[in-house]
This record gives sequence, structure tokens and C-alpha cells, in this order.
Amino acid sequence: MGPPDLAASRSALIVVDVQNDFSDPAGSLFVPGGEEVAARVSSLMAEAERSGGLVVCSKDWHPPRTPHFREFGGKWPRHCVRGTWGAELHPLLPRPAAIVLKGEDEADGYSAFSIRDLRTDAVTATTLRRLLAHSGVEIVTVVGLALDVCVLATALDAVSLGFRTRLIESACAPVELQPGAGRRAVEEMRQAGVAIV
Ligand code: VGL
Ligand code: ZN
Repeated sequence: MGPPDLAASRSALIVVDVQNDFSDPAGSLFVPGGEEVAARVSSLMAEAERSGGLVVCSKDWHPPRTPHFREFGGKWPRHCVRGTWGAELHPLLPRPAAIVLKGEDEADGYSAFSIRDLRTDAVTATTLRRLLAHSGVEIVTVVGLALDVCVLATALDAVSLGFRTRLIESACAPVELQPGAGRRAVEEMRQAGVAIV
């Protein structure tokens, strides 16, 4: 007989980018509602740990110069520069079992699963899929920031990689560069097969 928590261990909570720059009002790309998201995510992480689930946090982790930033031709203000306060996880979050870095080098790093090089357009995988496969995970719950950017990209990748995927909408918030982007992101995820709860 296997361990009693085998079923629970086959699900994972994927916490997307709940870092100071997105979740603290002093952060450089503060997402409105980000503090409330950090508080909710913190409880969800504790709950997932208690029930034997795997908790993985992604961190946007950019070099100081990247074509992802406005000042170098991209669309975002400077944020989550590796090793800075803005790139740290929100202090309310407990320590996760695993951390996946994304947006390194020349990549946008929107999805926690895949990396698209901004110069060559080549797409490669992060460590996340292998980590989940290694732990026997088949069901993932996605939460975090921003709903209409990295949460969207991560949940869509999760579905296309074959994971049963849930989104807890109340533990996400959109940055909405365009008004309505949050609502459209939820619709897109629903249509792709993400269960919105
Ligand atoms: C994100 C914009 C730029 C995110 C990351 O985590 O949603 N948004 N980089
Ligand atoms: Zn970024």
C-alpha cells in the first residue's frame, strides 16, 4: 500500500509572481488588489501544505537590462530585477517547496512553463513541467499575479500540457493595461478548459 496522502500529493498549487513589485503598493508594477491577493494566497499555500499538496512559486526574475522593459524597447516599467527587494516573494507567503524562475536573459517569461526568447522567438521549457511530472502531479491550481498576463499564460500552458487546471479567481488580480483585459483573460481560460472557481 502506498502512503495515505498519495491522492493529495498528485495536486499542486502554482503561485504566480506574488512578488513585492506586483503586490506591494510601493512596488514598481503594483497590481491593484495585490495585497489582498498575497493574503489569500498565503492561506491557500498553508492549506495546500497541510493537505500534502506540492506548492510551487514562480518568480519573475529579470536582468537589469532586458528587451522586456520599456527603457529597452519593451512594454513594462522596470520590475522584478533579480536579487532586488521588488523580486522577493511577498513577506506574507510561507516558504514554498519549490521556486521556478522565469524571465531571465532576453525572455519575456510570462508563463511559468515556457520561455520565449525575445530575439529569436525560440520557445523552451522551464523546470516546472518536469518538477510536476516527477512528483506525479496531474491536477494544478493556479493563483497569483497578474491575472491577465502571467497567470493567463501559465494556466493556458498547464491545460495544453495535459494538466487538469483550476483557477481561483479571488486569489488573482489583473494589471489591465487595457480595460477589460481581466475579464477577457478569464473567458479565454474558461474556453481553453480551465475550471474557474
Ligand atoms: C508580469 C508583466 C510583466 C506578471 C510579468 O507576472 O504578470 N506582468 N512581467
Ligand atoms: Zn516581467
